[in-house]
Amino acid sequence: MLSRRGFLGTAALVSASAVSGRVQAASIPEAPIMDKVTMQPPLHPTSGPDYRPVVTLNGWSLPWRMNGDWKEFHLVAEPVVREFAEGMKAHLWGYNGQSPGPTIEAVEGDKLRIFVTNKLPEHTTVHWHGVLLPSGMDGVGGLNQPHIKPGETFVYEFEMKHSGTFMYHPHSDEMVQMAMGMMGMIVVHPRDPSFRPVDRDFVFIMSTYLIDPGTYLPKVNEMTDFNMWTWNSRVFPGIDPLPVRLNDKVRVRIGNLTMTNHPIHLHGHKFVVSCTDGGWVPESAQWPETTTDVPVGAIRAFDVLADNPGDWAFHCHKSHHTMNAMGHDMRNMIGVSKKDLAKAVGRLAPDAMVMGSTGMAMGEMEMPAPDNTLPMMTGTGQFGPIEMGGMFTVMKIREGLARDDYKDPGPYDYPKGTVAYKVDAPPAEAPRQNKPKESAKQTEMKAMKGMKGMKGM
Ligand SMILES: [Cu+2]
Repeated sequence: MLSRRGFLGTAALVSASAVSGRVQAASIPEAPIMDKVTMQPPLHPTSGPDYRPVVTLNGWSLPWRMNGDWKEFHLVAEPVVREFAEGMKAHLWGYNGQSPGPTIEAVEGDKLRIFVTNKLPEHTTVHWHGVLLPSGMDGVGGLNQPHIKPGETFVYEFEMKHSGTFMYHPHSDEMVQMAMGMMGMIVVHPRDPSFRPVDRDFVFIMSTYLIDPGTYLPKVNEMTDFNMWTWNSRVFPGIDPLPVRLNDKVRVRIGNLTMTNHPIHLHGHKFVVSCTDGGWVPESAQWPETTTDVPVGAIRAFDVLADNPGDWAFHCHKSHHTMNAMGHDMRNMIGVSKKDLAKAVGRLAPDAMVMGSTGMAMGEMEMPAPDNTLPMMTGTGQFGPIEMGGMFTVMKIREGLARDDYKDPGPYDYPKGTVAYKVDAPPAEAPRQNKPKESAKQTEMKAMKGMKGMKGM
């Protein structure tokens, strides 16, 4: 009987990988690189069973090649520069030119061979979150395999036993590497194309960073107090909109590798959670929602019938997560007389600006900021400033979009008489059932008295 080594040595005409499931260095596929931060067109399959490919917000799907009956991908872990939105770039770690890495798409039953080359300054591994595979392919450094040293290439080989939505990320100096942006999504399409088909299928992963204004590197030891709440390492208004044709069945698959949960909310529709990283949710176990909480280290995919045309906000419902960099120590100044306070502050800091006495909406106000940071809230709609940042974008539902048209269709053309409007009303205070015990002026005076007790006043 031939040993495998002897067999490979003699069977020169047969592809080694097709025979044994093992590969040699010469046969490593090219590693494609992405230099754009906008959503790339869907990658339609050129071999194997047909499926409707996904699109990744501000991202792309990794091309592969067939080698015998193996689908071969090549991930390169490397330092990257990622633009969060115009005006801010971050120095992160990612895969194939971007953070997060490209989406890996496959079909249930596919045999995957994924090459991972490490171009980082320290060792790494890749763990395939949610994929049912042999223990030695699970990617926990030290437990399932040796860590991949800088300059080395490892190969992972496994069959995609079930369809669904999964993620990949390092299990090697994990805190640092995930805080630096190393992650990506995996979508495995059902082999049966009639299983819960949709017309549009969007994917993104959530990550968070603490990057001090004017600097470029995330602080990797931060546990809670982040200032960049991102979808695919982008913040509003840098996040792609979701263009959808009216009456499309739409799936949105969301991964969470941040340090907290995110209640994701879509306006104007109801949806059902159809898939988690554990697999498909049976229809009998689904219920209608407009917000779904995506826990840490988990995936939620929801299915929605886009039957309501318009521009629909789509965002995390934690209001701090729809903000960009801001000072968390700011006091609530609502109701405080700006004039008196400015006088007091002016004595101490002549250049200081007193703000926030009527709220903090600052849509049209441009504040001086250091290079390489973003305003706390920004983005403009057809009626004015949107006053959002972070985890916010818009689902744009329009009649008659072409099937694979994912271009931003621009602002919604509201039918006449369908927009909330101002009425002429007398400025006098409307009669109230219960008259307040004190006037607004009295409340303000009390607040001022409180201020005088504050340190340094
Ligand atoms: Cu959130």
